[in-house]
Amino acid sequence: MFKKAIVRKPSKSMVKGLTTAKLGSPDFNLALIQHQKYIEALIECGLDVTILDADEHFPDSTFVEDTAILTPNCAIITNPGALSRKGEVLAIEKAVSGFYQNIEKIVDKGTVDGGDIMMVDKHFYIGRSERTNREGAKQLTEILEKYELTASTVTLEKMLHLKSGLSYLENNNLVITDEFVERSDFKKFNKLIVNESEVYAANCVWINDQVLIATGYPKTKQIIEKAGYKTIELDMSEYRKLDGGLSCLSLRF
Ligand code: CIR
Repeated sequence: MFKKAIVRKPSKSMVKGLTTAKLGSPDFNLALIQHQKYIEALIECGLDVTILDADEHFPDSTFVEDTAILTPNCAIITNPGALSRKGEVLAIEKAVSGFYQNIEKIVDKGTVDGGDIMMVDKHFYIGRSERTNREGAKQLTEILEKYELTASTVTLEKMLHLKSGLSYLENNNLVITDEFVERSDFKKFNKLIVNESEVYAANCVWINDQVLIATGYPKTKQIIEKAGYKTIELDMSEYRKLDGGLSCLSLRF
């Protein structure tokens, strides 16, 4: 059960954000509207939302998920893998310290992006990606173990982040696609497999038995609803242009 969320408004500089998507640059005004709708959906799911101001220095700073891992026992401030994103953590640490007493940090040479971390009850799957390196995964595992949480690593072959292709919906239900479908790491789950034509929709967000999904992916919507969840569709067109998905836009705890 989540009670709170932290989000950060997109900055005008988002048009210069990191991307591999080749979908053109985002329209800032439309992105703002989509962000507002996202916040409204979080509120509709019962969350108390802290909204941080935009920071023009950091084009990708609206993707707050990458800057922290919020567990029931501690908060871990990450050291993002992309150079241009490292400074984002300062404002996040400040915001998080209003809610957590136990704050830990990933430090150089370790890098971790929160998008690579999937929480399943007390276990954390850590994606080893271009953003999360071996040293980062090691530091994170040690921190989690200190707080009686467990971790295992999954090496990514092509996706940006672990949660680009996986979303845990509680009750053993795992939305899964592409390179992860056949992995033995996820054998024990009830897999809700996202069709190749809808890979982007595999990044969705469970909040207290409702699921936020991206607009425009009818097959995935149907699979998730068939599994018993109410869905809320959100247009993510402008964030998709920056490789960003629904989960990236908030920290939920
Ligand atoms: C980046 O490349 O870092 C941003 N443009 C997108 C980050 C997306 N975050 C996420 O999947 N957790």
